[in-house]
This record gives sequence, structure tokens and C-alpha cells, in this order.
Amino acid sequence: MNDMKVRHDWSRQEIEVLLDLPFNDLIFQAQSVHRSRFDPNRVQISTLLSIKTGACAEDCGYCSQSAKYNTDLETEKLLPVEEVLQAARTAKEKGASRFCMGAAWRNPTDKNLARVVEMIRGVHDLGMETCVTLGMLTERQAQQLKEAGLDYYNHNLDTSPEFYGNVISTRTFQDRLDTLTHVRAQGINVCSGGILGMGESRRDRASMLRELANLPKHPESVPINMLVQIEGTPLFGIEHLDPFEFIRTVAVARILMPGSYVRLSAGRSEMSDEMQALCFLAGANSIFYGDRLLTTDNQDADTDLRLFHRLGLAFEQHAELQATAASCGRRDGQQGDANTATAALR
Ligand code: SAM
Ligand code: DTB
Ligand code: SF4
Repeated sequence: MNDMKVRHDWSRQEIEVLLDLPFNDLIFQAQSVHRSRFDPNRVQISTLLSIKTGACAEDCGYCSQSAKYNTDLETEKLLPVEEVLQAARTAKEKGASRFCMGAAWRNPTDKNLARVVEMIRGVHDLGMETCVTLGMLTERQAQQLKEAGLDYYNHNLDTSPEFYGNVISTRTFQDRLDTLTHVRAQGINVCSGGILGMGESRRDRASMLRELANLPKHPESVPINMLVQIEGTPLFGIEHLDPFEFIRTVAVARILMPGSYVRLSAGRSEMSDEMQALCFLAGANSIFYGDRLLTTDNQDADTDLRLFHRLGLAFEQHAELQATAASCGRRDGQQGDANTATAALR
């Protein structure tokens, strides 16, 4: 299993067989694959910032930011570049290696994209990896982002092609695949995953994973979000997903996409420590770090530091901190670095 060939030709039935395995067998297999590719005790961290909030024209049934639903969200226009760079500096001081900027757009206009390009250049100059999620992109816009030095583009498939119409009507599943093709064609790293707990079946989860794993190249980053239920959206009040189903899906994502970072994304603040630990055991090796996601609270940073300490996990550091740590002959980086903070809690 460890030296399993990386495949792009999975059938849904094969994936369902994995999802159906006895839990212990599945987790063992996922952890074995994980260890063949990654340090099992290191977790990549990204910090998120909403650079344009709410008033979105799309009708995604889970989202606080759709103008179609009454969610009590305070809307905000595209932020000034300097405000974004200040937030990136703070995230860097706290140890984040990647800064992700999200905008509530169906797609960016060329004028808005020009400002986002400035943000990307500025964050890149801070020595951080850059990621943006701006909705659908044309080929030309993807090229502009590449020229700005963008490292990652986040665009989720969200769910299976079969279940998709139950959640979103204003853009198609194929539209999402087209945007991923444009991003890939420019050589930008792809971040794409989905949301669980929207009322989909295990078969749908298998089908979504199949779409991701059968892309011509696996996404470098695969966020698995647990639905954050937002009052006022159509999905508010839906039955909660069995946590073991979530963990199983993480494990199968790890097995299918052995070299990808699997991100335990939204929903962590409602997960127990034990559930998160099982997700790491199942092969999750990336999280959003910081007190806020886009419009909702994330698990707070201090709680994360304590959890990492209890589990003996360390944050993957950005290149500059790694260099600082190496030149000081220490394992930990400079003050403010998450690993130092973890050590301070010991
Ligand atoms: N507007 C852009 C788009 O939809 O592509 C970018 C921002 S959008 C908020 C990014 C992703 O966040 C969505 O595709 C979805 O997977 C995730 N997301 C949004 N609201 C969520 C919620 N309430 N719970 C879990 N994930 C959510
Ligand atoms: C992703 O897969 N999850 C993040 C990020 N990509 C942009 C967003 C989660 C949003 C959770 C709800 C909110 O805070 O609005
Ligand atoms: Fe708009 Fe993105 Fe929310 Fe959909 S997920 S409503 S596109 S912000």
C-alpha cells in the first residue's frame, strides 16, 4: 500500500469500498500512506482573511455571504491593500506560512483583480506563500494572477456532481472544473476540496473524492470542511454528520491523494480535541490557524497551541523562520513563531 502508484482513474465503487472499511483498518491504511510521504507530526498552517465580505450574487446554500439569504452579516467592500498587508504581517509573526485571501464574488472584475494583484505582490514580498479564492476565473485572469506571483488558488468542488444541484443553482459543477483548468494551465498550485454535512450520502462523498482524485493532477491542497451552519441559509438546521463519517472521508482523501496536503478546514471550533486528533491520524496535515475563518470564528489560536502540544505536533514553518532556526542552531524559530509558543507551553 505504501508504495501504491499515484492514480487518477478511480471508480466510485472502489472509493466506496475504502469508505466502508472497518474504521481501524481504514485509519491504519491512511496513516501508512501518510507516513510514506510526510512527517506525521508536522502540520502546515494558513491564515485566512476575508478581503471582501458579503453581498455575493451566488446562491450557495451553505454560505453566510450570499445576498439571497438573510444572515445578519455585515458586508464590507474590497479592503485597502495596506490593511490586508498589516493582517498578513500579524499572521506571519504568529507563524503562519501561507496567507489566504477570500472574496465573496461570483468572479472578480478586472478592476478588482488589479487591487488583488497588489495584495498578492505585497504578501509575497513579506516572504509568505500566497493563496486567493475569488470565485470563477477566466484564462486571462488566471494568467494575471500567475504573473503577480500567486502560489495557490482555492476553488472548491464543494460536493459530488450528483448532489451539487441541491446546494447551488447559480453556477454549474462544470464551471468549477473549468476554473480549475485555467488555474492549472498557468502552473498555479490548486487548492480544491469540499464541504461535508450538507445532507449528502456516503456515495456522494465517494463521488466528490473521485472528482478530485481523477483530476489530471491532484490538487496540492485538499480542504475538507465540515459545514458551519449559518442561521438564515437553507442548510441551517440540517442533521449533523456523524464525526466518524468526516474522519473516514479525510482518511480516504489521504489514501487517494497521497502527496497532497489534506486540510482540516472549517468546523474545527465545533469539533472535540479527540476528533481533530483522529483527523490528524487519518492523514490531515494542514489547518487554518487564527481566530477567524472568513465570516465565522475558527478554533482560537491558544487552543490550537495547547492541542498541538498535547499531541506532540509542530507547525511547518515558512522558509524564513526555518533559516532563522537553523542559523541559531535551535529547533524553534524566532519569537512569535508558533513552535516557540508551543515550546513555551511545555
Ligand atoms: N466566493 C468564492 C467562491 O465561492 O469560490 C470564494 C469564497 S467561498 C466562501 C470559499 C469556500 O468556502 C466555499 O467554496 C466553501 O467550500 C467554503 N465555505 C463557505 N461557507 C462555508 C460554511 N458555512 N461551512 C463550510 N464551508 C464553507
Ligand atoms: C475552504 O475550503 N474553507 C475556507 C477557505 N477555503 C476559503 C472557508 C471556510 C469558510 C467558513 C465559513 C465562514 O467563515 O464564512
Ligand atoms: Fe458567494 Fe463564494 Fe459564498 Fe458562494 S461560497 S455565496 S460564491 S461567497
